[in-house]
Amino acid sequence: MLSKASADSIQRQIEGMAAFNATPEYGTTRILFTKQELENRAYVKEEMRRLGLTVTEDAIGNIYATHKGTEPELAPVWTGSHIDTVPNAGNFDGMAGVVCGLEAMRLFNECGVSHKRDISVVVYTSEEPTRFGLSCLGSRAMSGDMLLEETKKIFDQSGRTLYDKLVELGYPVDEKYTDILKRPGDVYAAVELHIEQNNRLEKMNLPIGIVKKICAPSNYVVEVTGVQSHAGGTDMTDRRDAFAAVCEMELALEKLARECPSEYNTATIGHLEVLPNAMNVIPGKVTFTIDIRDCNWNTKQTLIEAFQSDFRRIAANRGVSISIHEDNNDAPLTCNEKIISIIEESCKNRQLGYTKLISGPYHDTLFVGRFAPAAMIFVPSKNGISHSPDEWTDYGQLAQGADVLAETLLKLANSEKAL
Ligand code: HGY
Ligand code: MN
Ligand code: MN
Repeated sequence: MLSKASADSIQRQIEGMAAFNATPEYGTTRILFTKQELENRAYVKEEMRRLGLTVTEDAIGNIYATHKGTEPELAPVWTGSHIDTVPNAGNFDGMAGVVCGLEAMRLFNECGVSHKRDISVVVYTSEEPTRFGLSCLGSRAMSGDMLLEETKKIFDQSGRTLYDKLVELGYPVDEKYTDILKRPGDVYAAVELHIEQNNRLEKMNLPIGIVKKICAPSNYVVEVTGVQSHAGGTDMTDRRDAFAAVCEMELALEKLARECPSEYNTATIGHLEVLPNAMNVIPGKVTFTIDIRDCNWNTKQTLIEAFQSDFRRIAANRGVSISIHEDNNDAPLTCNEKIISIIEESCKNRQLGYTKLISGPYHDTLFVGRFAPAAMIFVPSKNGISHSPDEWTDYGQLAQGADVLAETLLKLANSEKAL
């Protein structure tokens, strides 16, 4: 039997990572391949080596820290998450999964347990879309959803491509990019621990969530162009106001999302640029983003078709032009039932209450699940808040999650059953 995870050890690691922060004045900001993120990578790899793990990194910067099994020829078991953040974030989104994965390895060492399969803690490169506008870069590359050529077509705000940045940092992109790809059978099972980023567990006063489905994102950039003109000199009946058109589009999108029959879906316009953005000028152009989530592919496609049709109708009625660019339209994931049962059993063994739920946020597991049986363990988020400096999970709650994770990983690493 494993000993219990240490809340103190987890706190030390979470706070250790929080030190690598570009905005200590407000929340935590750690963006892919910036000084802070690179320093955090070095810190994590040092902690992994301190645990006696074998540390490797692939051509897009995914980090693999492996606790060796007795039968390394068997396909490994994975856990892990991400260490990059959105701007002015908290300290738990992603980091909780990496730290609890390392805590599980520490428990294996402390208890001297052996296991057949290798167990790896993976730090996935850039789960957040913050720098290059596309999410889950590392796990997309693993699943074949982002080929080498595509790394030359995504740009950061300074106009640098991901490819250029990888080359500048010395990653063997041209020589080794194809080695990143994983195929079915390469990984036996993958279990990611993550904060819930919603308030259901807190409301139900439950310490564990077991994820049954993961919603997938579909992201768009929309440009609406009207006629820039004088705010005082242009009659209300004679305007082609780009911003007024966008407001009508937002209400149409919100209505579609609220009426969508899916088990769980969302639609958000989160970023807008209004031109010329001046008090006494009618906006001539608005560029905005759309972030759609759904746990069901078909209802998501229906909503996408409907919003595009509504937007074009609104644009025509208002005499403005519109362009809609799709960045990504990803498929949702149904988690592996056998792994879910193992997680359930571990909760029961430890008298930990749990519920099965759908994840509105996407995670790297969404892409890992394309080549490996996968599932996720959630721990509560205080007030359901995330992507905010107010994001919080008690270290005792993380330790309970780590206990369930460690037991689940061990069972999987000693199993030879088909999942
Ligand atoms: O936006 C998301 O779902 C994730 O937190 N990046
Ligand atoms: Mn996030
Ligand atoms: Mn996350």
